[in-house]
Amino acid sequence: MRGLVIRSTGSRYEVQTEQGVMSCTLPGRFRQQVAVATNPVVIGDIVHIEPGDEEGTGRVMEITPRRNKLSRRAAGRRVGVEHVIMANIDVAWIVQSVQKPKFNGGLVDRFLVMASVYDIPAGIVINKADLMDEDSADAMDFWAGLYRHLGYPVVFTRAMLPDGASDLRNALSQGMHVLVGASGVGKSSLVNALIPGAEQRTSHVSERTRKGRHTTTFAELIRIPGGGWLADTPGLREFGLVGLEPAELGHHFPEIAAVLPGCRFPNCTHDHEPGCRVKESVQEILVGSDVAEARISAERYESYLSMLAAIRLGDADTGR
Ligand SMILES: Nc1nc2c(ncn2[C@@H]2O[C@H](COP(=O)(O)OP(=O)(O)OP(=O)(O)O)[C@@H](O)[C@H]2O)c(=O)[nH]1
Ligand SMILES: [Mg+2]
Ligand SMILES: [Zn+2]
Repeated sequence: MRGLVIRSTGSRYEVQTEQGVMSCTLPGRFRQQVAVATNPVVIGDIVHIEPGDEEGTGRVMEITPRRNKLSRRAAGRRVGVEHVIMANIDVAWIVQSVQKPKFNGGLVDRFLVMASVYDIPAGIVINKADLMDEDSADAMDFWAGLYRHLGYPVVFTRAMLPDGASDLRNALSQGMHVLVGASGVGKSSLVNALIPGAEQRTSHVSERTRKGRHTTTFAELIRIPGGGWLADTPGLREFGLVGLEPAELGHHFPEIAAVLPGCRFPNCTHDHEPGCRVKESVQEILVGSDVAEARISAERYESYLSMLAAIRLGDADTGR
């Protein structure tokens, strides 16, 4: 029987099948992969299961190859070990808030690069739109225009207001989605606003440190009424850009990727090299100016440089 893993507690997996949700175990042979990943089966995985002895139970027999996966390095000492959060993602929504915490374009850019590295389509949610004042309204117009121009969907939400998440709901009408972003931006509040009765079910989405060695994340996929699937995640502060070479970074910024073939050196890192087409294309976009005329915004180029510096330092945890 085929099913979708919708919840993982570390030892058991809940699998949505045509015959309902089955509580499944994982045979020991899958555990051997633990050296490379802390968790062999994650939400979003499509698995084949065999019915167990008791009704409503089963055993995972096979994991279908993943289209993509969202992961970060496991916390703690097991440096280099991957912690996979979710597989087969249609859109990872990077949630930011207008205020509390203040919108952080640099963080958005880091998440966008991460999504690109992992081959995950990304969108941007700007939550707490109810906290917008005149100044922040101009700033939000600017950011929304910038990211839309780059091809990313941008939606505004007010998680605490009736119907304040309807634009996001429309964007989630099919497929598998995940909310990522810093702590406190309102990811769980959005899940509650989108999915009636989700409150209790999302409350156990938490990070727990086991014996101080590594952090385990229990996540679940929740069905959106009449639509797709959505996962909440705890606030992410770090994620792996392990193995990304300095000269590769530009390929994950669409507007840099578009002009870099014009650089004199094929391995140009676009910061110090002569004949750099990227540097020539950087121009400041002032709030209120026509974004469509801009080539590469100063803000995005700054994000690029700060990530480049982190990669050069060998510091893969660029999410700070
Ligand atoms: N004014 C306002 N407050 C909001 C909105 N959405 C969430 N909040 C508040 O922001 C705080 C954080 O919300 P959460 O939903 O817990 O944030 P989170 O992103 O899930 O945080 P972590 O689970 O720590 O990653 C809560 O006090 C919410 O009430 C909003 O749209 N407007
Ligand atoms: Mg939360
Ligand atoms: Zn260059």
